Amino acid sequence: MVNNKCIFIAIKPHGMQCNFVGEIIKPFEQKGFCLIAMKLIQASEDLLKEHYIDLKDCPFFASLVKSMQSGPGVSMVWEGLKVMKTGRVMLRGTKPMNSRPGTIHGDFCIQVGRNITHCSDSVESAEKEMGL
Ligand code: IDP
Ligand code: MG
Repeated sequence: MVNNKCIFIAIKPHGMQCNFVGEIIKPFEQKGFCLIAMKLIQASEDLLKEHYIDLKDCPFFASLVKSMQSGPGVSMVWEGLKVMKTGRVMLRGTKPMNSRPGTIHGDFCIQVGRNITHCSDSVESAEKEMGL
């Protein structure tokens, strides 16, 4: 069901707390991508540990899981031609201090521990994350 025409994107709790939900959604709508699912979610510790299981040995894992529980976030699925590749370009770079102006992370955050979005990085991760 999931293919490279779909991407999972989450607005992290910090992005919601800063009132950036509209700013994050707007460029995707403008670009012509289609929002096919959207849910406000307060993620549990267990869900977050599963979501970030690939990072479980990183020194920042515990603080990442904790910060992701600081409030609700927005989970979304966007669909469109090459949205996986283009969506990642529009959002980010993991380290926002290095993100180009004009991207979401380039314009709205600085610290990696306080970046404001997550997006899947492969068809496989999109499938897993949509399931979670
Ligand atoms: P991604 O969000 O671009 O996929 P990942 O490497 O998968 O980047 O990291 C997931 C999340 O972990 C990042 O969005 C960020 O919140 C946090 N993170 C990554 N690297 C660091 C770090 O060096 N210090 C603190 N937090 C980090
Ligand atoms: Mg990642």
